[in-house]
Amino acid sequence: MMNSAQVLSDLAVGLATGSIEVVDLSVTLSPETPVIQLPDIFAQSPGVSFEPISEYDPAGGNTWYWRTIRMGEHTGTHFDAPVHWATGKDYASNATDTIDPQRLVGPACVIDKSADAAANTDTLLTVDDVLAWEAQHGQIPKGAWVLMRTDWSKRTAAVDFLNDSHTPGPDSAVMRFLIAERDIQGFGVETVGTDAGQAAGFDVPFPCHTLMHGANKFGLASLANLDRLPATGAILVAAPLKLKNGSGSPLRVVALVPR
Ligand code: 23J
Ligand code: MN
Repeated sequence: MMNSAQVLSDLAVGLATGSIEVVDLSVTLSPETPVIQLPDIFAQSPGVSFEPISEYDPAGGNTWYWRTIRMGEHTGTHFDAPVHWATGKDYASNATDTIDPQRLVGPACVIDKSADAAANTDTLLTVDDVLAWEAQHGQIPKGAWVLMRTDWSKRTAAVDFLNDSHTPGPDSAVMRFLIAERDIQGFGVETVGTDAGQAAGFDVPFPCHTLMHGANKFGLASLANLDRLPATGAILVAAPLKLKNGSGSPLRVVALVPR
């Protein structure tokens, strides 16, 4: 029988000694952070802006520096809540302020599609990819975060990162499979949104948004450093800002990784 207090005290030792490493999976938010560009008929999300509230002015008795921030809820490394999509809008506790925090921490399964993405920028994650991964690493556990590694976060120039909406993502069958057959917690990607760049034209438009949120599950976009994670064995922590009725929020995603 697991002794939970012992598990946490072992965790504390692991963190202190570095045998458990905390890996940052987030990008820096700045006015240069690329933002998704939707077809012209839709409203666009603003990029990041910072406005000073005050600067250090010790002579004036002001020894602090702080800023006002402005950005869309879906900017940089960010969380997609079920309420973001029409298919998820009627679930209880479906927004960033009401999601059960127990659901924000869980095991990560990292599926490496970086070679395919390098060969074809529109490459899709399929059920066959998941089954091949499982043959090697075991079945994806219920409640897992499934992360699609593409090394897309290495595209540091905005034009290459957005790539005129030719970016990888999941197909609709793999979303159905991960929901119905594996009951995952959520799906994470390195690209600007959880769906492929061409997903508006798929058989189910935007399958990750439509199906994942339709199943009350989560998304994570613009993750980085997925190449520093093992295929299994890491624990993901993804806690969005507690925005009232938030459709999502920028966040710091970290992974606990055994070394
Ligand atoms: C709105 C419409 C389409 C998409 C998105 C948002 C996102 O990717 C997002 O950040 O949730 S594809
Ligand atoms: Mn989003």
